[in-house]
Amino acid sequence: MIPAATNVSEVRTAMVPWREAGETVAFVPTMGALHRGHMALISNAKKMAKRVVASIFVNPTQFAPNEDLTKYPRRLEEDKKLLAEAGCDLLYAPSAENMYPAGFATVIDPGPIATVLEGIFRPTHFRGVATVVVKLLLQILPDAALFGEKDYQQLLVIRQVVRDLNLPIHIIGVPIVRDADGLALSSRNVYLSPADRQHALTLPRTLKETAAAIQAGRDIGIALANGMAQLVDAGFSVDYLDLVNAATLMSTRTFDAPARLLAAGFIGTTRLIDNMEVG
Ligand code: PAJ
Repeated sequence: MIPAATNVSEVRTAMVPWREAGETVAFVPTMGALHRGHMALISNAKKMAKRVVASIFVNPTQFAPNEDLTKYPRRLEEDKKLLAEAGCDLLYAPSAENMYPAGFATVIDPGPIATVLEGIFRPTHFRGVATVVVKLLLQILPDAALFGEKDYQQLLVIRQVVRDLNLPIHIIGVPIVRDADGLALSSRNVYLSPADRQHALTLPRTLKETAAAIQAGRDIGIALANGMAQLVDAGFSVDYLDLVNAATLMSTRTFDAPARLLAAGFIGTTRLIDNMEVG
């Protein structure tokens, strides 16, 4: 069984012997319902530090009132087994009351990087993410923390906040893990019926084809319009499909700096996001 801490003093106490022995610590924050994408973060963490801490906390402040907070999958017992098997040293699973006690008021606002793309459709989302991640980082004080490129904008938001607040923590991005059929692994994929899942496969396929068209020198506006049409044909209600500068996330119609395609949309009531490098 994996040792588990449920509040900040427990997690800090559990880490005292590691600190005294001068051991390095890598941290993987999650909302649980763990899958191979999360496990890739854990295995990368194990390669880079002596000790690995994972957190599981379904953070209420990053969900809007109309979103899936109450039905978000929770599988703590299975998650604990997966973490133990992967050689994770400590699980931190605080309660909402511990993270946000009565009177909690401080909010981290990451600025412009949080207002584009996801920020347009989920205007309070990254404030919630940034606030909880800064809290977790300060509670645990790891040497490094790992985040998936699956949530590419989130990764850039975290880099921004860590840089701005001088947190002495290396932020490591880990490539997207996909199922054999191409769909990016996500805890939310369990919401998809088998038919929805077939339609959902159009998302990675469209990103791949659009990236290939752009790389082949096709007009970027036309490539994006074709991609959008393909998603709509498959039943997606598309929030966005855009080519952006990979560092600033600003929309671009030229392909001279490192660029990335980012997309989000609904299949039925399930919202999916995905992205791909345009190399
Ligand atoms: P969650 O969605 O559980 O994801 C936890 C971490 O796993 C994130 O860094 C995410 O990018 C990564 N991840 C998820 N699916 C992945 C995949 N298919 N391939 C690679 N990495 C993947 O992201 C969150 O939780 C929360 O916003 C959190 C950062 C924990 C703050 O509450």
